[in-house]
Amino acid sequence: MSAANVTRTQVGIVGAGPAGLVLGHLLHLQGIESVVLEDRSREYVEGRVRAGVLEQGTVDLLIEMGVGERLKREGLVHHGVELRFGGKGHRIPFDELTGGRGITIYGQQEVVKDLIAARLESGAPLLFEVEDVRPEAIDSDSPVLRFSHGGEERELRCDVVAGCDGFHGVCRPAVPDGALSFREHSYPFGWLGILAEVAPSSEELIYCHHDRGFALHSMRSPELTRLYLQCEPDESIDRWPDERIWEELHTRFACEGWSLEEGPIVERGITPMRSFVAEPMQYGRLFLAGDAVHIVPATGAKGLNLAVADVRVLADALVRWFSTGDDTLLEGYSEACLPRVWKAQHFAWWMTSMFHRMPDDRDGFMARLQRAQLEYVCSSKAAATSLAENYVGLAYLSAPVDQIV
Ligand code: FAS
Ligand code: PHB
Repeated sequence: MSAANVTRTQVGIVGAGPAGLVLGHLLHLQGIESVVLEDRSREYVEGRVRAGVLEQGTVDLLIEMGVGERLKREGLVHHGVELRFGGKGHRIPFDELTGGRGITIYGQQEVVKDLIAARLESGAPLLFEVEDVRPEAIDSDSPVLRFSHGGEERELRCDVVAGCDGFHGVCRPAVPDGALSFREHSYPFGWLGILAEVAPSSEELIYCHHDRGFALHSMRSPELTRLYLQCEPDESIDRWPDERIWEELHTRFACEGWSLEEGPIVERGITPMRSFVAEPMQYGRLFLAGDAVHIVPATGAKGLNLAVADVRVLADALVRWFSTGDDTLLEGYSEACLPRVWKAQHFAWWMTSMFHRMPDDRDGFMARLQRAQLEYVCSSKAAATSLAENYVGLAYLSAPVDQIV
């Protein structure tokens, strides 16, 4: 391999999703070098429709990092959410219940576009369409990322590798068997999601419980509505022509004095629902973040926010290590992140269990329980506050257990 193809950096980052790009920019702002390797094209990652809910903490960090201008202009700030069941809506006022906190609706792909623009403007390396990335020597002081780019074999020597390559990436599997433990729970249903070119039918999100299954009304802008339907886990999108999608949405959202506006469907996809956590979130000089190490069902709107929170902790630890040689924070990375990850896992599992029709619920026992739980959440300030503070992002996620705040 020619010397030109052997390069060096401090942090080799695999994956240009929210985790990899936020990490790269946080390190850049602190003068730490990194190289981001992404196997898809720029167009693909900027066009990929995923999450849309940003917690207050995520918004604050993106603005602090200097990539929040468009987010501030175009993001839709919400101070509440509607829980709909039995054909009636019940609003949960986040601001009243959490001391003024809220969420911002801003598409994940918009966050990714803003971060890529900042990366390219900073001049820091970001390689798209790399192939065959292989993390090696991750348990040594000089890990290596081998890959090919533009038909050339390349070698990137690093001090640290950050595995931000999502659930189906190569970094987590690079850890030797037995070094990580895996805990997972899969749900007997999936989500059929669509993006429709029509104004949202309500100001805020609607989480809907219905005998035929869950439905979610969300949005991306004043012209774009994002809608989800609970479907079979192995559902084929071909079995869902537009008419059937709209008919099912109308049925599940039915509510007196309210109607769902239809419009051209411009994107559709089916997402499986699973909960997954790998522990620890590090091995040697490899540090895993985001979907590469934990997956939450989307009902809690936590995926993107967890990824950003992970790399915020990792960036602080790396800055400390590179600037002082002190690896305490780096050694404690997993310990610092996992309590937050499991709290988000619990919240996402709780929301999922409360809103989805359980296929094996033959006598409707679970449906009755869910109904009772929803009525409790919408009639108890304590229960509503619990949902609200989890949803906007637990500010005191790492507060000591016995310190009730
Ligand atoms: P990402 O998956 O976003 O990024 C990983 C990056 O690594 C990708 O760009 C990938 O192309 C790249 N990569 C993978 N393998 C590689 C390799 N070998 N070499 C180089 N690069 C590689 N959350 C919600 O809250 N709401 C939603 O509606 C929602 N919808 C989702 C739909 C889908 C289909 C998925 C998968 C997730 C969804 N999520 C949703 C969760 C989502 O938001 C994730 O939590 C978030 O993308 C996590 O960010 P990252 O950890 O950066 O991983
Ligand atoms: C979305 O807008 O894509 C969205 C919102 C809330 C969720 C999941 C997805 O729980």
